[in-house]
Amino acid sequence: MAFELPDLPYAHDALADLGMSKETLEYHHDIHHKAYVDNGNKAIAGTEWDGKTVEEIVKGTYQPGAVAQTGIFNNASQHWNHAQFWEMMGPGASAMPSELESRITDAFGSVEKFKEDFAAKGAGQFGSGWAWLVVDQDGTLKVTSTENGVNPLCFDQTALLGCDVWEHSYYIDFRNKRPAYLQNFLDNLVNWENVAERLSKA
Ligand code: MN3
Repeated sequence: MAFELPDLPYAHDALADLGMSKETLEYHHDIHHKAYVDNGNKAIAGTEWDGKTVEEIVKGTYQPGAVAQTGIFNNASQHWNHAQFWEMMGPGASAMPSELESRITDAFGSVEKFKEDFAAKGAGQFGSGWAWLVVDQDGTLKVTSTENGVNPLCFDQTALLGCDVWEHSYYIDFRNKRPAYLQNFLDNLVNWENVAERLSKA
């Protein structure tokens, strides 16, 4: 099946009061994400990956330790990453469900400490990449960061929360202030019910 650009689960201006502008979502979803979809479809056409799911393609084309990944991997992983990212945010800040809160508190000491660790991972990722909250293979919650399009699927982890730290994700609204973008993401943009739903399926 060919990749398809999913609609945003909210209007382009729905997050504007929360620190992610209509302009950012127009560029980020309509142009950047669409380019990963279109370029991924071109790269995959006529290859053994034609007809596979995006998850199968990401896991099957990831090259551990490689300095550069292939075009198929880069576009497939970025398509998957962005599809998750849109769902992980939402208007009208949701409260953190209690099961999720207790798992986070167990793993990090407190919700505030988790946010500190997550923001530090994202700020410390050199160049383009992502910050993640994952369920690792041993069942523990961890914060990680990955470069470029690499994501938790590559390490058999379940992604609970991901934040895009490519400049295109924050430069319109926060200019070069990646830490401020990360803090705002955690405080105002995360749809914690979506995160809790991912945890319940992990
Ligand atoms: Mn992006």
